[in-house]
Amino acid sequence: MSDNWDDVQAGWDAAIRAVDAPAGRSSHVRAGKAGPGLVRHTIAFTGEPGAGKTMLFQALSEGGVRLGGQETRKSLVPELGHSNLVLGSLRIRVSALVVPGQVAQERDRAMTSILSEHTSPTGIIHVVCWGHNKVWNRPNQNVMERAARDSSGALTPEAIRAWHLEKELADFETLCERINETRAAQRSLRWMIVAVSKADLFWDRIDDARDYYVPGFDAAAHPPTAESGFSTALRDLADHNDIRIAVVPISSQLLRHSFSDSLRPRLSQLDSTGVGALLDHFYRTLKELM
Ligand SMILES: Nc1nc2c(ncn2[C@@H]2O[C@H](COP(=O)(O)OP(=O)(O)OP(=O)(O)O)[C@@H](O)[C@H]2O)c(=O)[nH]1
Ligand SMILES: [Mg+2]
Repeated sequence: MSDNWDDVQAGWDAAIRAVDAPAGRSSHVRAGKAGPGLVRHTIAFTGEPGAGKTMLFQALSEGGVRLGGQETRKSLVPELGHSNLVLGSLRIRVSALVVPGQVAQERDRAMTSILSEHTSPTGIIHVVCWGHNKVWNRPNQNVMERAARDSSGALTPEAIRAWHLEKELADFETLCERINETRAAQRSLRWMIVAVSKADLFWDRIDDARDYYVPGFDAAAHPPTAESGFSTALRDLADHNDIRIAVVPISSQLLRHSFSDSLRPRLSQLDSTGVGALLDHFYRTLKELM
């Protein structure tokens, strides 16, 4: 796997091109609700609190994204859903489990149910959001703001993002360790998609997000640019496990984002056509991995 990062990067670039020059929604890639599927897959959605797991799960199941609308709520228990995806000639019955990000006990229980010595899903959709996590309640916001303030007491979006990214990395490293320890790839785990969600909020810096999440992107630079901790963890995972990996940008909702009550909100920068193109690309990626 280790020499395939060019392909992973090409997959990412194809998603960007699809937004820049949308070809119209493809009719042969869609989600359906009824009827038995031919191939069964179990997918686990993992990632930090407020990263966008529930919204992505809904968008994929419903075949569309929400333009504005209601925020979701913090997930307290695992969300389980089944849907049939029609991906060209491939008809797949997907059972998905969304691990709740925040409630520790429920999260541990759900993680044990998906990744243990005896069980593993076919695929993992690991949801990250480049530091744009929703912080669900006031006490957690206070903890975050205290940690992100600099010595003069100033709070900036960049400092908040950095705080989330550090947590996100630790969470990803734990997941990778669990995959290694449970030898999931030697049983049923075949693929992982790193879904870089909420891309609508940082489309103006989407190349920076790519450099952060796609390993080896800057290896050819002179001098080579240091890889992010996330890229290193992903590279290690691929080196030690025979699984296929994709890293793609996605948006599941167009909604402004508040880093903190005291900071100006960040607005969505994509329209319905753009997020539709990203969703179609995500379905195509799923099809290629299955
Ligand atoms: N702008 C934007 N907002 C999003 C997107 N996806 C989710 N959100 C918002 O981000 C917040 C968190 O999304 P969720 O899907 O509930 O996050 P989660 O990962 O399920 O969080 P937990 O349930 O805590 O594990 C919600 O307020 C969503 O409305 C997106 O693609 N773009
Ligand atoms: Mg949730």
